[in-house]
Amino acid sequence: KILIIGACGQIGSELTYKLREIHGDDNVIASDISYNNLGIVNSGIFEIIDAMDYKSILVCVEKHKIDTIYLMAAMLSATGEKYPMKAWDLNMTSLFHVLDLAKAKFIKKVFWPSSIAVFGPSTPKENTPQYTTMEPTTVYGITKQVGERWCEYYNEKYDVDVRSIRYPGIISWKTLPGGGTTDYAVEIYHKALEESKYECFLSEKTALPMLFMDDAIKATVDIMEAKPEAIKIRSSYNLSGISFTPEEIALSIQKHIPDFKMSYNPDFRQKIADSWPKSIDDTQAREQWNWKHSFDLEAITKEMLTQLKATKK
Ligand code: VAH
Repeated sequence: KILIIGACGQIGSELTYKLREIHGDDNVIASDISYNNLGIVNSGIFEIIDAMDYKSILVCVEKHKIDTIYLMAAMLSATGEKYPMKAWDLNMTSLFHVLDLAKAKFIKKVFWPSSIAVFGPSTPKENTPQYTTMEPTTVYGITKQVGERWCEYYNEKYDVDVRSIRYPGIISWKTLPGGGTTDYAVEIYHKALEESKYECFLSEKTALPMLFMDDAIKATVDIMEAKPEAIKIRSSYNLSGISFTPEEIALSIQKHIPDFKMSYNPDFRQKIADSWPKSIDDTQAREQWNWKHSFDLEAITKEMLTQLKATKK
């Protein structure tokens, strides 16, 4: 059975729905530190787990006979800069707990998300390669870089079957993101429908690698279902679909909402975004476990506006 830690979050919630669809409701246990997503809490087996409390994870693993854990709980880039040591503690302690459960053979398989935040200002910005200089300047990025090193170490030394993806910014409509730098690309659709305007906290030319949630979920399921011998990289895989700037997403919205007005007021998150790549080379994921994305910006905008309109009626 599968346990999702952080199931109430932006990615965790959609992973829960998808994995329940694939494996059956009773085979996927959702958990989070509180009941802050009633859609998830009321849609199947839900447990309260503090990702920093080894015992609470182990109790749940034994109670439900869990063999696979998706660790989706973390403090993201923007919030992490407000609470650096909290971000370090949460992101690292939770990872060690899950890796140690696998090392002790309580579970068989682990998914752990990394991020393009592992890259920093000294990383090549266009088509950033899988192997390159990585000097992250956010605490979040540091936890992801170090976390990747530990995932590879536990695989090498203790044969732990941990798999990971360096997610780009992820765009979705079901659950709001929490505390990320790429969150503007989600907020903008809500504001476009509610107020026909949006004040963006990044400047108009800030290109960032992005991915629609359906593609991100597909990649996560695919990497976890791949044969172990296909997963040659045990740190984390580069992954992306598209890249765009706030200006480009505004233009794509104006095709549907002609009077949509975009304004720019960069805040502290501009410096974080400027430290990240503009586009990613994900050749290894494409070659080693057949990754490919489906949604381009036009398709994302169409889907986001359609789905949000339907939920806001
Ligand atoms: C963030 N959405 O903004 C996350 C993600 C690459 C961005 O790591 O922090």
